[in-house]
Amino acid sequence: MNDQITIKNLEVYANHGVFPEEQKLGQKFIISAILYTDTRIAGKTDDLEASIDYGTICQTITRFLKEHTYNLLERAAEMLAEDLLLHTKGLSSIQLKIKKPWAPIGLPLETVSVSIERGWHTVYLGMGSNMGNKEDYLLQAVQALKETASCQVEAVSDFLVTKPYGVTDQDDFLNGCLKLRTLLTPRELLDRLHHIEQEAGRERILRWGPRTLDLDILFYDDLILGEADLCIPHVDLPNREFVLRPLCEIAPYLHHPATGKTVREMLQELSSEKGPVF
Ligand code: PH2
Ligand code: MG
Ligand code: MG
Repeated sequence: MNDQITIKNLEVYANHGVFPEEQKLGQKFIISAILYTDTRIAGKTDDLEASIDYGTICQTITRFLKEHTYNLLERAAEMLAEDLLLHTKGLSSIQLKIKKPWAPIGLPLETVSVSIERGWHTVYLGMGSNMGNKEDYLLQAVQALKETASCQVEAVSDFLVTKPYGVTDQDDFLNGCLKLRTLLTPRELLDRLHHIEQEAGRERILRWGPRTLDLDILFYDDLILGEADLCIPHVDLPNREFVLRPLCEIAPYLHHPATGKTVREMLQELSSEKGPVF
């Protein structure tokens, strides 16, 4: 969203810093923020409830910076941005700058500052299980993601029984897809997914072998990423009916960022021999 509400140079006296005297005596911090939100409805209705109250945001910033003590400006900015994104309805992302005009380094500078931009991302995950109580494992994954503060589960597909793809002499799978909003980076999300897989007793013995729980990042916004251990979008997505079918239920018109094809089109191409997709 491109609409912005901007706060410029809010002054807060607080106690962040690496030096003991900074934490003890405190000093002045100057905060500027650009809040990205959709102001259209507020613009049409003149209703504050439909927007973000910048007065409340200034209060929150002030209280947050006074209630905490961090060594680094980076940490103060990171934690403040996260707090605002988690607790402000309609805030999709934020640019935040914290300046220290009195940084006690013994040299004459005007200010030092840290600027960051943080926001919500839209992610689609694939889920699969072909050992034990498959449905319980998938539900356990959904629950674990719901309990992750920086993740919000927005939609879950039906689960469907699928024949094993790749290594075929193993039990049938139960597969599903899920839509998530997250503040995590792709790598942080991957770590979180690995942790949830491990909690479900996942053992990595054989590639493509039987597993209690497999969680894969399918899409992360429009990101295209090719790293040794993490490719986004999922590389084999267009060939996997067990992913495309549940995904088509929750996001039929989502575009693959590289090919431009929708999920529905990819599924149609895959099952063209088997007749049309409804
Ligand atoms: N996952 C694989 C390999 N093969 N086949 C089905 N039906 N479902 C899966 O989730 C699956 C698979 C590797 O992740
Ligand atoms: Mg997989
Ligand atoms: Mg996997």
